[in-house]
Amino acid sequence: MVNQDELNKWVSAIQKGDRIALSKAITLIESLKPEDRNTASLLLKKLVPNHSNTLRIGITGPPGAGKSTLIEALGLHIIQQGYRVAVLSIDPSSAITKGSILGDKTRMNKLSLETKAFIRPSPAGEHLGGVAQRTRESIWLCEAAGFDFILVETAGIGQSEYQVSTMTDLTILMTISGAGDELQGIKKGIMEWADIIVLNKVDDEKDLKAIASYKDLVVASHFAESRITGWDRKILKTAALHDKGIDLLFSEIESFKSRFSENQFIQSNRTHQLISYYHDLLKIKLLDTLISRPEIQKYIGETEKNLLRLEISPEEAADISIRFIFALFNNQ
Ligand SMILES: Nc1nc2c(ncn2[C@@H]2O[C@H](COP(=O)(O)OP(=O)(O)OP(=O)(O)O)[C@@H](O)[C@H]2O)c(=O)[nH]1
Ligand SMILES: [Mg+2]
Repeated sequence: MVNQDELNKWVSAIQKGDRIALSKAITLIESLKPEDRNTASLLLKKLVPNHSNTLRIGITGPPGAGKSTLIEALGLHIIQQGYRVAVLSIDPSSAITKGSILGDKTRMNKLSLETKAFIRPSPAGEHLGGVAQRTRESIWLCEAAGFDFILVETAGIGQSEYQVSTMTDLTILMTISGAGDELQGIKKGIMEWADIIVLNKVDDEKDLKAIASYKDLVVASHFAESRITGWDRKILKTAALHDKGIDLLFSEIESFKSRFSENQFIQSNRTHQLISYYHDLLKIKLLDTLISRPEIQKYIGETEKNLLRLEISPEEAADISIRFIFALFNNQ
């Protein structure tokens, strides 16, 4: 536990953009120790986010599509324009060791040398959607430290990666020629929350496979409405490894930013995200708190047996369990 004085010093170091202080703060908010949770919430309270001029960008797509490579190229481009950029890269983590299995996957060598960049890999943990449990809070901390663009790279392992779009302003879906097959079945669902689609590894504009994939994406995109009124989903070609198409990508990002800051979409979307995060947390915590009570655990165990004996349906089982929980509280 840190004292008030230390906490204030820490807060002001973060606000001055001190990357070591920021890194320590992210480690703190990721910690599951109860005493750390307390300090983390004090720290977050002092750094309440009110950063209307930042842009939070989620970058998702199948493994190996070139997300990290693109982030390095885009990050360098952003710095050249005079901005500061933070990268939160979520590693798939092993459920057994709880550690990150691809610890060295964030190979953003050039970007990591830049003083205007901050790169932070985090293990995904058990959270669904390829985004770490505390990614939201990490984004706020980066903003408090004065970073203008926050890029979140998702783990690239599941279909529920649209989750990243619940915590960012703009979502970029990356794909490559040939990845279409596995995306086919879920294309429409994926398209709906992607604001920009990037077909990467188009090293040669004349490559027939790339031309065909690009056309497929354009057609598929027509069948999925954009989630934002007034935004036509952009489909771009890049060769991130060769720095091709990055300037165009950044100009689309900038046009998104200026347009939707002006009409307040970014602000109202963030408010909406905050409220649904509260609802999600409420549900999870409520359930955890209730289920951890021994008398409720015992009741659930007995109800499971009745269920297995086919005496009740799963729905009845859920309903009577809820009645039991209410009765328990009414009698207290
Ligand atoms: N030819 C070519 N290769 C590329 C391009 N962009 C990335 N690559 C290569 O593709 C491989 C995977 O790139 P990453 O950036 O690590 O891909 P990723 O999507 O971050 O992968 P995960 O994080 O593991 O999901 C690397 O060997 C890159 O050098 C490109 O534009 N052209
Ligand atoms: Mg990567």
